[in-house]
Order: sequence, then C-alpha cells, then structure tokens
Amino acid sequence: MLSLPARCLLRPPRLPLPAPPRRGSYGPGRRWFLSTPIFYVNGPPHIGHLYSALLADALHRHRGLLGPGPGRLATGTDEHGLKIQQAAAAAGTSPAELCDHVSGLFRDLFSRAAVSFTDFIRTTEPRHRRAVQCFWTALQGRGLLYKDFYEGWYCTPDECFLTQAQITERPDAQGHPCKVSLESGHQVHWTKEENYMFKLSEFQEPLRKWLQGNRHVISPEPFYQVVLQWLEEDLPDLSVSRERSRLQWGIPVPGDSTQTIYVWVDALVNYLTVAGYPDAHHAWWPAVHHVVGKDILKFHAIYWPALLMAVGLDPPEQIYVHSHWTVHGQKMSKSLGNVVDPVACFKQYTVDGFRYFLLRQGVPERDCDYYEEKVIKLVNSELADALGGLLNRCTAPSINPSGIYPHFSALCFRKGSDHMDVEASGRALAEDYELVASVDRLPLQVTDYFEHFQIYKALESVVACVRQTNGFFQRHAPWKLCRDNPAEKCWLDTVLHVTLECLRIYGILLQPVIPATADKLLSRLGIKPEERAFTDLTFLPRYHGKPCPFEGRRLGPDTGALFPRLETPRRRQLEIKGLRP
Ligand code: ME8
Repeated sequence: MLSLPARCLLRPPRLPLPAPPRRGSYGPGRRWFLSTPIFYVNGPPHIGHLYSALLADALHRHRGLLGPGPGRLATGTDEHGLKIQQAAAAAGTSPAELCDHVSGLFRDLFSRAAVSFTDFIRTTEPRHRRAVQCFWTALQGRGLLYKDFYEGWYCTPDECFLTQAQITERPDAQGHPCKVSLESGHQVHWTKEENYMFKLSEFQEPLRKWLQGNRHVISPEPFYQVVLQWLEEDLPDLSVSRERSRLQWGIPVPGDSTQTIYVWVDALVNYLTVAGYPDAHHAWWPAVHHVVGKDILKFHAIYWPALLMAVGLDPPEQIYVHSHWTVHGQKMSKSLGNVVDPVACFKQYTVDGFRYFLLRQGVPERDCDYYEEKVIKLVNSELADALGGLLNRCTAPSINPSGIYPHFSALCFRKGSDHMDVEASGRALAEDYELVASVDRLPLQVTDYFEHFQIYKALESVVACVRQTNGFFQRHAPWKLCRDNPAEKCWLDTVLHVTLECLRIYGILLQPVIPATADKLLSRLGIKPEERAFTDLTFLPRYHGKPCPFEGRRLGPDTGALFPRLETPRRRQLEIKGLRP
C-alpha cells in the first residue's frame, strides 16, 4: 500500500507494518481520477460544499506529489431537476440564467480556494446530454428499463423517491401536520405518474458480492457497514424518469418526448462524461475515486454501481464518504439563517487558514462543528505560532547572519545504533534522536493516512513533529551559542541545519493542504520548485552519511511572517471601540 519511491525509504519504519495493498491504492505512475459530487445550483456554495472539494483536492495534490500522474480531479454543478426548475420560478428567472449564475459562484469559489480541478462539468453541457442519452440507450438495450405507473412519495429538495417507512409526520411552520423525509426532514409530496423503472432489484445480489469482495471500497469502514445493512433490506426497482409535463428542465428520454430522465441518473453519469464516455472513458474507468457526503451515500454506493453493472461497466474503485459540518452545534439551513459563506471565511482566516481548519478538524466518520473562535485558536496555535514561529526563529538574521543553509556536523550529531553511547561524544541528546526518528517516518505515516482518507490524522502527525522540533530548538537554545568559538559554531550550525531540514519536510508534506503557505515556507528555505516532490523527502541526508544538496545554499528572501496571527473576535471588538491601540 505504501508506494513511496525507494529514495524516501531511508530506514525501515518503526511503525507497525501497514496493511497489505488493496484495490484502489495508489502510487507513482498509477492513474487516478478523483471526483467531488456535482452541486445543486438552487443556492450559493457553503462550507460543506467547500469541504468536499478540499478533501478531493488534498488527495489529488498528494497523489501528484507521489509521482507525476496521470491524474484528474473533476467537480461541477448539477443543474437539472424539479428543484432547480422551482428555484428559478421562485426567483423570477429562467432555469438557464439561475444555472449560469450559481454555477459561476461554485467555479469561482473553487478557483479562489485553490482547488486544483482539471475539469468542471455542468450537466447542461452538450457533452453531458450526449453521454446521458447514450447511457440510457445502453440500459434500454439490455432490457433493464420498463414503463409502469409509479405511485409514492417524492422529496423535491432531495430529488428522491421515498417509501412509507422513510417518511414521518411533523408540524410545518404554521403548525399544520406535514409529511417529511425521516432522513433529511424535507417535505415530501405524493406523486402518481407513468415512469420508466430500472430493474434495480436484479442487482441486490451482484451488489452484495461486489461489496463483500472489496471490503475497502467504501471508507471509512462504518459507512461500508451501513451500505451492507441497506442491502439486507428490500431493494425495489427505481423510477428513473418523470413526466415531461411536470419536469421540463432536464434531458428528454431518447425516443419518448413525454418523459424526462430522472435527475439522479443524469447527475451520476457526470462521472462518465468527464471520463470521456461514450468514446474515450476506458483509459480512466474504473480508476475513479468518488468523494461524497454521507447524505448521498445510497446514490453512490447502491444506485450508481448497479447502473454501471447494468451497462456492463465496473463499479467505482473507491468511495470516500465524509460527514457533515454543523454551525454552533446546529445543522446549516437557510431557514435558520446560519449558512456559512466560504468567501467570507477566506477574508477572515485567509484561504490557507480556512483550508487548514477544515481539513485538520474535519473527521470523516463524524459530524464536526464550526465556530469562529475554534478556527482562530487552531490556526494561530498551529500555523502562526508553532510552524511560523519555528521558521522565524531559525532564519532570524541574529541567529543565522550569513543567511545560508548551514552545515551539519556528524561529529556533533553522531550516528549510532545505540545513541546512549553517542551522547558521550556528540552533543545530541536522546530526545534529539527521537526527533530524527519521528521525522524520518513521517512521510510514510502521512501517506498512509492520506490513503486511508484520514487527512486530519496526517496533519496531526505533522503538527506533533513541528512541536517536537520546537522543543529541540528550545532545548539547545542556539541563541546562547557563541559563533566565535569553533566548537560552538559547529553545534549551532548543526542545530539550525536539523531544524531547517525538519521544516523542509513539513513544507513538502503540507503542500496538499496549505499550498500557498507551503510554497512560502519552501521558498524561504531556498528549496526550488523541482525539489518539492515526495522523491525529495529524504530527511537529513548528512546524518545518514549522504550529501545534502542544500548545505551551504543561500536561503530564500524573507517575505514576512509565514502565517500572520488571526485576531480574535474579542480583540477586534475592542479595536472597533477604540479600547485597544
Ligand atoms: O446532493 N457538511 O448536491 P448538493 C459537509 N447534486 N458537506 C456537505 C454539507 C455539510 N453540512 N452539506 C452539503 C447533491 N455537503 C447532488 C449530488 S453527485 C452525482 C450529485 C456536501 O448540492 C456533501 O458532499 O446537495 C454532500 O454530499 C454534497 O455537498 C451535496 O451537495
């Protein structure tokens, strides 16, 4: 599973051995195709949408650092359906205008957030219409569609059909009883119309087999169990079209102008469209890894694989599922007025500050809560103080007046299997050897966490090392060492060299999460753009008796604090009142 290039494997890791390779693992030279959900355009983007995109972006960037691809990251907007038709009518605009406007907001947000997408798909594009109609024709050609009268509950905000067991009754805003979806709480309506049905029930057994044969295909694991459980229940056939008289804003069923293709079939096929379906998808399919929120797990882990099997294609290689962001402990909703605008967050915390917060605090297995103080505290303590402070301290002209990457002395920091002996002759202490061991194994650890969709744990381990490095620096107090004494200077340079080496490793590893800050850090260290891949993660080569290309090299220019401390809301309030200078 850990497919780091050989140059990275300086020493055998002291961690427990990683799990064996599995389908869907990645490494140098392997093709990968990541996707986010495509987002509805009935409202502007919020931090939940951004989170999905950042998870996919961080995975994409991480894989890019492991080896030069080929890789893709697709995102986009889901523009058809009753929900959009109704939202446009309510806004007094046309669906097309609404789509253009809101799709633009998503695209701008992701560009501003440095999401490195390689394709941005809109389901209103001709290439997609062609793919969906082709897909439909393939389903029909295999005899898996039939026409029937569908009668049941439909939830327009969720664009899905629900069984009696999936609904409940709650009072609406006026206190009148109203039927709602048990899962989302959105109102449902009874519908009765003639639709095309997809023989989903025929895929219950193939789906079970697929999941049982691919235990890691859905991660984190608890979501895999949820899907298996769903497959223990009845799997009725799925209505896959709506009467055109009710839904005009969608792709017509080929050869039947009275029907519109169900928006979820339309939306799911986007993944094939971006892969080049129906002509050129084979190069990328099924190397697809979907990142999705838990709310759309059933669509991706049951309907989508079944639809793919139905047309003779393989199910996706990997489905990464994440939970939701709440705000001050509450679900985000327009009616509560607590929807958090990501662009405002960028202004307040900077792009990298907010990227870091979401990816460091977001735990895919469980819902996570956003509030302002939490972001400020985390970002100040980990980016501004621990990482930025460390860089500032070891590059300060008072401590490193020559402004170069100093030399490492193997006499001061001796290598040995038993470092208790070493202590006697060198100047390094037991804790210093622990630091070297921790940073040595960090790249493997980080890659393993990324591969297991635990980016928050990868960041946790980087931060632990940053703290250890601060401890190292503090312990040896290089500012107290005298440059004019050759023995002291040797040790002073070594302390600086080790600290800079640690920072170089952290800078490379943090690129997928905080690209601009990592660039600033690496540039300050004088590390060239072509020296920032995972093949450059050889930590402290001089300690291992190898040449270090950075030794003696001029550091990059000082462009100011790595990460400026964020103001706390209290401080800002005092400032506004003129109580603080
Ligand atoms: O469902 N926290 O689109 P959508 C974290 N168009 N992530 C959240 C979130 C929250 N509070 N709220 C939403 C659709 N998301 C369909 C998808 S894909 C073929 C079609 C994220 O605009 C999360 O990824 O409702 C969720 O699955 C997605 O946005 C739903 O976005």
